[in-house]
Amino acid sequence: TTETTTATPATATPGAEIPSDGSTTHARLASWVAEVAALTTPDRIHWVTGSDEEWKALTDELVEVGTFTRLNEDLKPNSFHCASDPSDVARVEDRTYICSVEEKDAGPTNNWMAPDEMKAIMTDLYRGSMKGRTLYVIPFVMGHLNADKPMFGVEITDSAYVVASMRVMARIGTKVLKRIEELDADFVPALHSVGAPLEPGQKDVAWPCSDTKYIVQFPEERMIWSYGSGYGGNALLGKKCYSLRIASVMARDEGWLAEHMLILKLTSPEGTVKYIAAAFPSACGKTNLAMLEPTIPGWKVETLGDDIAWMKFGKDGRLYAVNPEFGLFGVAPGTGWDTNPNAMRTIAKGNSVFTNVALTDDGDIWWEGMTEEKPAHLIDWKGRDWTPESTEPSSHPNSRFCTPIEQCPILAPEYDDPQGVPISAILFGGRRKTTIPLVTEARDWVHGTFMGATLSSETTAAATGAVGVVRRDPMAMLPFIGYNAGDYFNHWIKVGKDADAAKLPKIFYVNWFRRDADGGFVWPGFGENSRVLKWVVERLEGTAAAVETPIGHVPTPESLDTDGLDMTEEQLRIALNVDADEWAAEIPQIQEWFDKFGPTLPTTLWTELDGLKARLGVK
Ligand code: SAT
Ligand code: MN
Repeated sequence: TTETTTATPATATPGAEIPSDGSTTHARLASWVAEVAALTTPDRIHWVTGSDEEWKALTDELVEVGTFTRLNEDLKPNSFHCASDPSDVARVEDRTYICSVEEKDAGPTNNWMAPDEMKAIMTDLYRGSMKGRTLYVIPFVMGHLNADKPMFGVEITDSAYVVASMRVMARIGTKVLKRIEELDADFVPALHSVGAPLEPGQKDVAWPCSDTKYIVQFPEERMIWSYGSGYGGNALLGKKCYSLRIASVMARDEGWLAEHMLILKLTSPEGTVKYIAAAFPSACGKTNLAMLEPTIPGWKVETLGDDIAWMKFGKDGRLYAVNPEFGLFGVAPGTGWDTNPNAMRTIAKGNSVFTNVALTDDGDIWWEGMTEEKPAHLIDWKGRDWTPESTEPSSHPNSRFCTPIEQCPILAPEYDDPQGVPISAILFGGRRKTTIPLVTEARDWVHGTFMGATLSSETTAAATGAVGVVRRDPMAMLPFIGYNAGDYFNHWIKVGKDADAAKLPKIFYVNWFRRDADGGFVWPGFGENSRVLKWVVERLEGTAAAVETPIGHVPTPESLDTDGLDMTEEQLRIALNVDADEWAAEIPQIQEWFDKFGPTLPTTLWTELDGLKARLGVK
């Protein structure tokens, strides 16, 4: 027998023996990639260019291994169906950590572990985790490449699904890498592995992932480590991890706001333009509102973003918002020609990835709520035959469409302006059966911050865990605040204090989901929400009436345009009602929520609560 000894090559760069089709002149990036490659031991390294040829090769390969099914070219050109592992379908908040140096900086709403301890655990998990796979290097920028200060990131991942999705969701590839190199810029390193190494000869599964999952932000280092999941918010690290958790920390340090908000442009029949940002928890109709088709004549909505807004003060003292993303990652079920025709038109143009929806017999996709009539036969998201008689829905409730925002037929041209748009109103909204009126205007910025800080919603399928339970979701940011939420409230108050009050956006609290005693929705929602937007604009212009109530300014029934609306007086009354008993029940819940924050809760918010109690006559 011949003995072969394999000595480790003595190279200066660890990982350099792994074949790579690219490189960089950026020293820190080069050494980080080499270091990760040495730890995770992939078979090869691919530097993502973002080209059409690369997209073709990647998607072909995903079809080949069974992760993607190519859809009918005539119905959904250049589009793919994908089914995840049934256990990997949503963000995993209980596995999500803010690993700040000090525990107090993660605050009472985040999971925390000491950075060194987390790094030790995860380094062990990453060791050899990319064996048999390709390590992809994805240079990306959140926001515009030509921003004054472009917000760069580089994601390393071993998932081709992630690369394909990142290409839709963010500006990526060679042009970004070139810019990082030219500027010798800082970037947020974002490391992702599905945690499913392949032994030689081992056949891959369609959706590799691990039972062990960690989604970790290191706020001081501006660094992200993610392991074990391939799902959107856990794996497309430019989205929630960077643009909200890490960016919120940057925003705190630099005096701006990184928020879970859509951005829309509203034009009145007279041609007055207002830009509105709105925060809702996941799966509360944010994408629908962003693309709303007004039912009231002459009003026009255009979209700038459906999920994230970065807001900075301009030289004129106004707050300007940009959408850092490049695509839409919308909840599929409930999206249809009646509820969101513009989303339907956006996906009809193709170039999209659909995850955990059903497949039709003619190679298209379907989900609950897409059409009134259910198809006679489908393959459901778990790969089983489905008919209208089936007892389970065909699509997972958190199934998603991932589609380029530039395909949206009502995209506002300002979307591409690196300076963003001046925001006139901020809406906070939740899903509440009771208590919260259709719309309430805050008295001022601090009161609006109080509304945001106490925002509550019934939980949805966008995160794992029980559905339908009321939880506080401050500014719809509960799972996304990258630091102590008490400090975050303080930051909101400080932003208001440092600004010219007259130029600050006005704040409103909305609830489309109130129900009557029989459990029916009292407000029709969807396109009819334009009536609420109209009232908001008229409040901004000082022309609409309101009643001053203990909780803020609520429309008089006459001030809300209900022309042609099929709604009873009683339904309208319930929609706008400020019910003393319901509020008396709400107060102890707010108190309990505030108590969680101890001394980090700004005293101004306690003062707001005291004022509310006094006005309600609650002890
Ligand atoms: O699930 S994601 O984080 O990708 C989207 C969302 O929940 O808003
Ligand atoms: Mn979201």
